[in-house]
Amino acid sequence: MPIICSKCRSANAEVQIPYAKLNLCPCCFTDFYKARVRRTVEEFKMFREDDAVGVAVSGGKDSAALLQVLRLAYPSLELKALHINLGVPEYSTHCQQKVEKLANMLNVELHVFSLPEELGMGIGDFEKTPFKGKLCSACGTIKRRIFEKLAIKAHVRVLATGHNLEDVAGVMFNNFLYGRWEQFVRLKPVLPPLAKGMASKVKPLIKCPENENMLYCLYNDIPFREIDCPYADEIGVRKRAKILEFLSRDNPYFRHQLLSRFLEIMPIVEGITQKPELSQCKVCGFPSLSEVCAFCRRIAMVKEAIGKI
Ligand code: Q46
Ligand code: ZN
Repeated sequence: MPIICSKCRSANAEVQIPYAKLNLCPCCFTDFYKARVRRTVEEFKMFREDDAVGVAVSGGKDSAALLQVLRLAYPSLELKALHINLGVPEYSTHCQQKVEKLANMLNVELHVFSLPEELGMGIGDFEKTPFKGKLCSACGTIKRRIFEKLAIKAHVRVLATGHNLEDVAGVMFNNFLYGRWEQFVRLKPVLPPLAKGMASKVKPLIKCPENENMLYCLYNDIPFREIDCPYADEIGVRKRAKILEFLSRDNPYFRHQLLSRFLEIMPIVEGITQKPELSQCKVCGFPSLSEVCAFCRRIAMVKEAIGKI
């Protein structure tokens, strides 16, 4: 016997939402997903209906779903897609093609920064530096700064990223365990601009589980990448996912509860965490913890390794 959708009571249900005790048909699931993103944006006052918002799109399902749902939920937003070509053979071309297709489909302006074209390097070149074997860590720093630059270039006030529920709850959990409070605070749903002229950062998918982002893409014909980055740090990702999976086994609401509790204690943690003193990087001029920022130091490291300095 097919299960009937709990919302419309007419179509067959295809998606089970255990933590909300709902069985939904594809159409009602799309409405449910869109409504949750709207609620999240409003709850944390992420942006106004007519704001200029840039979405950091990697080609993956999370950011692809985010760009599409924002277009749908906020038709008067000045929406831009921001993409970084990391210069990973095959993978980066594939990702850029998916992003171009999506931006075209949604009629959204696309800004691309190409690492090979603009910096004469690819993320893989970190293999020749002390970051060998931990490319994702270097890649994270590089992407963060380039997205900040792209947001300035695209004249957006807000930079939205596709961090999903598992990403945020998982990393918060880790930082909580190890008492890394500064990093814990950086996972807030809204981060104010680091300096005048820079964008604030928001995470509208913070309450969306990964599998729902995937289903949203599939039901709405949203193009996203079909291959994985060859440098993905699988061990770390899997370990974190496993702990959360284990703890969610008997309580499907666990990840949402964990996130809610973390957000409740966030103001207290913020209060006891010293705000880092930022100065200006003497190379790029961006806010930095040291004389030369982490981004510029890493780029210099690669250029030295590949003989471009
Ligand atoms: S692109 Fe960069 Fe990811 Fe590749 S090197 Fe790691 S962080 S896995 S999303
Ligand atoms: Zn710098």
